[in-house]
Parts: sequence; C-alpha cells; structure tokens
Amino acid sequence: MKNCQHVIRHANLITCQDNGNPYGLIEDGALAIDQGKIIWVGKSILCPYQGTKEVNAKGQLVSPALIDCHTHLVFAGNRANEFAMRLTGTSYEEIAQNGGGILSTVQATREATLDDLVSLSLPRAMDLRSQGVLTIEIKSGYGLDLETEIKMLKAARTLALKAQIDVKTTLLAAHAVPPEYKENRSSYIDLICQEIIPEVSRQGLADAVDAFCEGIGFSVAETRRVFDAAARWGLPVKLHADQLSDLSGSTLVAEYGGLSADHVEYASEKGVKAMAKSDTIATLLPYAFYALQEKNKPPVSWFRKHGVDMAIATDCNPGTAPTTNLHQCLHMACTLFGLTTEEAILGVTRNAAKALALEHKKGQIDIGFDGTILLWNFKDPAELVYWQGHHRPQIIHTYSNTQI
Ligand code: DI6
Ligand code: FE
Repeated sequence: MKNCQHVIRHANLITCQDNGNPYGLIEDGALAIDQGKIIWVGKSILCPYQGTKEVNAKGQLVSPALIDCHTHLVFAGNRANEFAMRLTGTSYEEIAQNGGGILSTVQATREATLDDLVSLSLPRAMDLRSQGVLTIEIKSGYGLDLETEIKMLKAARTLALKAQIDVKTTLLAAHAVPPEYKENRSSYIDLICQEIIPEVSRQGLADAVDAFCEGIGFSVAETRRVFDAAARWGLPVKLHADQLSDLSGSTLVAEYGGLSADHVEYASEKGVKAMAKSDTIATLLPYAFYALQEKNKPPVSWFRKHGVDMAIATDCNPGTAPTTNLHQCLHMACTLFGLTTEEAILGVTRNAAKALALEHKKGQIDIGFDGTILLWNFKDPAELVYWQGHHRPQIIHTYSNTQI
C-alpha cells in the first residue's frame, strides 16, 4: 500500500469524464488525493493507496466541486422595485431606457467602497459555496469607469480569500454606456480599449473580457473593437450573445475563438456551427430566461447536433437573475430547455470548467485535477438536479485557492 493524504472509498463516483458511462460513473469507486490534487481514481477494490484521512462514502454520491461560470455577484444596491414594475407591465428594456436597470446598480456600486462591496457580496458567494460551488466566475460591469471596474475586480478577488473559493474574474466594462458618455458612445469604447483593458491587464485583475452585444447594449462593430483590444492584451473573450435578439453575437465570439457564448436564446444555426468550429461553450442561463419571461429558448437541439458543449450558470445579478441557487438553475435547464440530468450536471462541472479555461484542472475527477471533492448524502446523480433546497454536500479536502 502506498501512502497519501486522503482516500475516499465506496463512492457512487461521478467523475464527469468522458469514459463511456453516464456522468463518467464508477460504481463502488475510490480516489486518492495528495497535495490538493487527485493522484488515483478507479474501483475501490483496486485502490493501491492508504490515506492519512480515510473517508468511507458508504455508497453515496461523490462528485467534483461545482462551478458557476457566469455571475455578476459583486454589486451594491437593490432592484426589488423594478421587479414590482415589471409585474405591472413595464419591460426590462423600458426600465433600462429610463435610467433604471443596469445604470441604477452602477450608481450604487460607484458609491460603495471596496469593503462595502466585499461585505455585500460575501453572503452571495457563501450561499453558492454551501451548495458545493467552489469555483465562481465574477464579472465587473457595474462600474463603467476605470476606478469602479477595478474596485469590483478587486472585490471579486478578495471574495476568493474570504469565502474560500476559487474566483475567475471577467472584465465587463462593455456592459452598458455610462450616463456621462450617453451622447458619445464611441469615446466610451475608446476608454475601454485604451485605458480600462490595458490597466486591468497590467494589474492582472481579469482572466477574460466580456461584452453585452445587444440592441440595449453594444453593436457588433463596438464589440469587435473591445475584442480586438482584449486580443492585444492577451485576454480571452466571452460574450453575452443573442440574448434578446439575433445580432449574430455567437458567430462573432466564435470568430475570436471565445471561451463561451452566453444566453444564446436567439442564436442562429450559422452561429452554432461557428461555435462548434471554434470549440466555444454555450452557457445557458435559465434563471434569466425565466425571470424575463422570454419566449425563445436556446437552440439545444442544434448544440447537440453540431457538438457544442453546454454549460449552465446562475447569471446571479440584481436585474434579471436575483438568485444564488445553482441547483435550481440545473432543474430549470431540464424543465425549461429540455436538457437531460446528465447534460445539466456536465454543465456545472466539465463544461463550466471549459468556459473558464480550467478544463485541465477542474470539473472532473481525474488524475492531476483539483482535489476538492463533494460527498452528498444521496446516491443518484439525478438528485442533484431534481431536489431543491437542503442538500448540502460535505466538502472533502482543504481549500487550495492557489491553482488559478
Ligand atoms: N445580461 C444580463 O442578464 C445581465 N447583464 C447582461 O448583460 C443583467 C444585468 C442587470 O440587469 O443588472
Ligand atoms: Fe450576465
């Protein structure tokens, strides 16, 4: 017997590997972890390791830690009033055009200090963590000026330490045109390309660049300028694409070899084919779809037909997705969009990792992958999707926060 730090035995092990079994399942599986990494995985009976800590899963489900690959969870302020307005017939676009929506959160976020932002956002991160979500992507985009965008990204990085999670940060300066540039959109794009992206990149505060390519956001031409600047600074891109209309955002982000096209309710088949070619993930955000009472569903059958992998995320934000419940989003991806439970689970593990360029580190139980593992108190993987509330995993292995 060889020695290592942790061994988990007798698990209903969903590895999320592509090993020919649903969920990459290994029945009566075991894994060995040393120095934060998985060093062995297979059938319990074959395990050659003895752990300093031994865990007997007693046939219960063991999974990789979950990943929420699209959130806006750092923000200040509250938009419950807009929810009430929408219920009486005012549309999301109308609210945005009248200075509400994203811009009301921008005002509150600009007024908040870095410490305020951290303490307001920490409960949201902790809530995700308690569900087994140990990697979270967090976007800026409620600052829309250099100082506040940086403050948001720093708040996101601070949350990683405070909540003991891994955080990937995304610069979303192209989320909305700030009021001071209302009459001069193109100067705002200049600011993003010539000051915000370079400074954020110099400070190493962003892992990717995103934009909101939409009628109420930025045009394809404007988005291109942002993507070109991101490329000059060596940052990968992702895009809020084809959420409310088909502006061919999916095609655009694929052209830039983007990590993911997100929302994609209105993506065309041409866009889906382009995504397949560039290996761009389709990130589905069913809570925003539901909250906006959208009618157009993302073209799941085209994603399947052309081999585009799907991720699922909360989109946690104060406007269109006031939620920190990733399990509910899994449920909705199945009931609203027709995903299978296996597709849903891969959407918050293997495919979510890929949407964050973490496909060699997270989202699967395999040799060399991150050794943070979840032990659930049930056996059937479908339970992760099916039941809402009260399922809280035991997190096995210590937090590392160093790999990304
Ligand atoms: N799409 C969304 O769903 C969020 N941003 C975006 O570009 C909404 C953000 C908000 O309403 O505050
Ligand atoms: Fe979003």
